[in-house]
Amino acid sequence: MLERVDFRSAQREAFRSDVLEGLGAERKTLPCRWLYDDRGSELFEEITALPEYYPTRTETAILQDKAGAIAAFCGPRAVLVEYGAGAGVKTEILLGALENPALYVPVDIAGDFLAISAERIERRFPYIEIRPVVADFTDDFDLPADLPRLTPRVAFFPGSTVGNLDPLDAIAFLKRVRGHVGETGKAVIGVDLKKDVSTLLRAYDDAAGITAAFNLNLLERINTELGGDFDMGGFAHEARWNAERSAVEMHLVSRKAQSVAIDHRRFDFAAGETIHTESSRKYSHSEFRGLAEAAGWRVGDVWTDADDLFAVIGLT
Ligand code: AVJ
Repeated sequence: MLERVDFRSAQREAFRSDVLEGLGAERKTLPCRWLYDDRGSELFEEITALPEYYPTRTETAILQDKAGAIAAFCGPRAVLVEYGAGAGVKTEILLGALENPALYVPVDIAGDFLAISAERIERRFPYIEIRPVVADFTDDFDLPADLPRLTPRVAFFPGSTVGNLDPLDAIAFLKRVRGHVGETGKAVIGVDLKKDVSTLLRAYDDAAGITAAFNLNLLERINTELGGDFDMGGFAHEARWNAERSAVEMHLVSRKAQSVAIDHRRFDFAAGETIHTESSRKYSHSEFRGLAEAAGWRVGDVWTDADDLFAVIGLT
């Protein structure tokens, strides 16, 4: 219990320093990890069901349709290590397809969330041993030393979350994963592919306004958790295509010149000035292959949908 209180207050302080630093910068920015408080996670769940947001349903269908091939790629008696334990349905599809999985190791920064999802997996797959690991997978960390060694380890990173990392961070992450699973290990990674810009922008600016609410929730969070005084009507959600970085960016655009107080500090906004809140990189097949190879992996297998919207990539 004390641990949990410590974790909460440490998170709060990390949020505060990220906000003060990000809004104090020349180009205002906030790390996208803070989008996911309880409300944000709920809104993200709603996003995944939107008609415009193709990634979740497409990736889920690929995992379902290609489950046999993906399981064969992973091999029998796999130790499945999942980075970010929030994938629910996708995890269940893969675990259900694997031949005699030895162990499931979900890694997540949120201990509560980890416990809940581990319980759900345990109910559905009572014969699979589960070893949750509380860690921030964007940081350097080790897996427990006593995991079984004689079976292949398979890293699972669905959701195109790899697209939220800058290329250099993505390479560092993929190298770390290589270290975790070893030379004989494998990885199964969900990657959102390049496509026409209008499809991409619609996916991040839906007609029902759920993505807008998801983005604006970050300002609500600053108001309630850090005592900010953001005027919620003073900012608008915007999705932008950054061609140079091949990324969809979410921004919060100031509708007017205004100033906002947070924690006795003042932040001035010009009309039209934005806070950049998320980048979601889109890769071509060859760009992602280059990234994987730079991290010491080879592309072993690629599974896609008929329209080549999304790829589930098997690395060896
Ligand atoms: C869960 C981070 C992969 O980038 O597509 C959805 C988050 N942001 N709509 C993505 C998100 C806006 C999503 N990821």
